[in-house]
Amino acid sequence: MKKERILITGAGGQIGTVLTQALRETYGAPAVIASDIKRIDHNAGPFVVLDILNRHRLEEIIDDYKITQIYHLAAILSANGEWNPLKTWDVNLNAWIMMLEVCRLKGIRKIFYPSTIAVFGATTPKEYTPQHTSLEPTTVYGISKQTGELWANYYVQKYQMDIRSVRYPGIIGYQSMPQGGTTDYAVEIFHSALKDQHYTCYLSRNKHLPMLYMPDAIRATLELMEAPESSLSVRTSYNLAGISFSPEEIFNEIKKSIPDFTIEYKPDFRDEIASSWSHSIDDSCAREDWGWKLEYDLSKITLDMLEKLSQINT
Ligand code: NAD
Ligand code: AKB
Repeated sequence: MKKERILITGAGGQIGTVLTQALRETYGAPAVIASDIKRIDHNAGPFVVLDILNRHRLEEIIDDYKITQIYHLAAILSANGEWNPLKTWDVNLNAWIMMLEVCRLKGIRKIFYPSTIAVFGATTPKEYTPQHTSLEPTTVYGISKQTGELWANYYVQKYQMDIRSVRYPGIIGYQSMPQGGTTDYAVEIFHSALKDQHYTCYLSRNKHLPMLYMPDAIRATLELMEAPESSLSVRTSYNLAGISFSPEEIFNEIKKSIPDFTIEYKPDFRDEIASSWSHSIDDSCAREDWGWKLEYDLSKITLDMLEKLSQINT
């Protein structure tokens, strides 16, 4: 086991739930401190309540647990962010800058910072979006994450910190229900297919978005964090392509296993958010620098999601 003491913020969320477990398998359960603003059941290891806006509490936890690395997942996602833009800015950006500063002062160099395809906007090339491109996001979530990427890069260049980041596509997993995002439909659709054989989709049928299956997302995160520092050329955030599909395409894939499955489309404000994001991503920098390779395509994701959710529901 490696001798690190890791703090995860937002550990009760869709990614945090799975990442906490994966890190505990690598570093040992006592070495991985899960935290969230809401109390969560983390019987398998230490858990502390932490509102990431509370600097005093953050410093206390870092000192008490002798933290050496941080995975900073806590955030408000794209759809929820639009209901309260200033609070979203506070949680996603001001708390992140405070985290960077606390880490600098306490000598914690290594931090994981998740960014998102929401940093892309209307002026970004939609197909095969390059690593270095125009970023004019339209949501407060996207603006806060793009600015957060720049602050990460600033602390790397100015203070020689070792902050690593990926722009996750929409994450699909069976372990928990996502909430507050624009890509959540790609998880909800599986639950509805199994439960009601019907899904009402809030995106329009042809809205292509990049997505990534949870095991690939977790492996990408761990591989990036394990990569030699000297091999990393991108210190804002790495593009990760995942796979791109539309609601209609995933519906047709699920229908192969559940022939009675039906869908209707009732696009809401999230459809407009999705319209501003990329359809597909060029992740050649991640592949070249730290050997990133996708494992799950749409058919593998669909079969695995249906199998895992069926097991959970029986
Ligand atoms: P999530 O919304 O499921 O979880 C976020 C967690 O942060 C929640 O448990 C919430 O309670 C916590 N939180 C919110 N405000 C907090 C505060 N003030 N203090 C402490 N905790 C707080 O999000 P997720 O899907 O697990 O995403 C994790 C990270 O990955 C986020 O930074 C998100 O931007 C990024 N990301 C996620 C996706 C995705 O599809 N899930 C895609 C791209 C990027
Ligand atoms: C969202 O839809 O807000 C997230 C994301 C792609 O960042 N899933």
